[in-house]
Amino acid sequence: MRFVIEAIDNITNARVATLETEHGRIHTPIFMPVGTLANIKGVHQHELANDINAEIILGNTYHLFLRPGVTTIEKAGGLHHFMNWNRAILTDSGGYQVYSLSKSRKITEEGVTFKNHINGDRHLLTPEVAIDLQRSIGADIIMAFDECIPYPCEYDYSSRAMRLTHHWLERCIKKKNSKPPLYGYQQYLFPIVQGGTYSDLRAQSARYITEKDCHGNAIGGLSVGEPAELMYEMTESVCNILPKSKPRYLMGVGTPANILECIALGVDMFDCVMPTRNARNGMLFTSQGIVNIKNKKWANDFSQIDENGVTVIDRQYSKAYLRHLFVANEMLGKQIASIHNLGFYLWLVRQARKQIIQGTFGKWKNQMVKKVSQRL
Ligand code: PRF
Repeated sequence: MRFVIEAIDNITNARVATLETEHGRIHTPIFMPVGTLANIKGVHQHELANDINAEIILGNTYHLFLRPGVTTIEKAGGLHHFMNWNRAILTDSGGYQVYSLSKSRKITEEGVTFKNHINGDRHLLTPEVAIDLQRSIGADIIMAFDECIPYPCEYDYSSRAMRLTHHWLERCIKKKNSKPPLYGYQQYLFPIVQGGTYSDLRAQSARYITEKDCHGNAIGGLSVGEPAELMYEMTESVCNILPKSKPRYLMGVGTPANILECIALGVDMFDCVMPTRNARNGMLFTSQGIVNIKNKKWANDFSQIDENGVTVIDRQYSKAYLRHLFVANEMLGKQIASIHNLGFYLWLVRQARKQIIQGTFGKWKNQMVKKVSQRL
């Protein structure tokens, strides 16, 4: 996979690069909207491409395996065809979703046995199965099968989970190399650094994963309830070890401020349900700060959703109108808020790119972190 670095900030570790996939070029730093079940909740593919300008989205193996099942996706010719999205897709391997969604699960060296969260049927997910499922789904970037531990977690368990993740990685690589891709284009496997909140384990894991020489590397096990400072500390130590020449993906992060801080540490790719999930609850991220659109204070505020008008939709509707839709529980409210929030996240990472190229990122980042974190 071609990953070309175009600019590096001279104060922070932020960088600007492009990543080539068969389904288009991705400009990093990038945010990937989460499309768990072959859709971004409440957002049409047309809006996603044209208004939000997402270059890559995320799908979840666990969810697609349960519904509609990978046989259907294979019959459709892969997830791109099935959902009518011809830009890039990354799929998470399923492990993390099993841990967060399934009530009953058992982890062994072989894999994870779990009862699914829909009808309680039992399944066994192994590194080999996770790779096979992702081959059927056909994402451009696929993830290794890992164990993500909660926070807090004792040292011994963190160490064991990290070693298991490393063993599983070997099996993922072997399985991946055993068959050609199903749809005629390359799929790139990213391994995942684990190690909890222990610096020595993180360093050990980052070195192990670096040695595998995959096309890109991911950092997992963070943003699971630990203080933000600890997440930054772990991310920084891992970024200092992972090769500069390959993309770095921080999984499941985060708030606009988290993303800006981690871009400064050298992270290139992010995903999070926050912009869409919070949008459905009326929480808007804007260039001026955080808006709870259900608040009475917006009832007669006819200013646009975001003063900077970062996405087309921001200029089309007022805060008062959007508040009305939320208060009346109209579906369109959730849709507008989701498009706005994703548009804002994508705008934010595009701004970061610009600032890095101009050599003004550090100062801009500090100002922006304060701005986007305040509640309006
Ligand atoms: N592993 C995987 N997916 C993930 C995570 C992880 O650790 C996280 C942690 N924030 C989010 N998504 N496979």
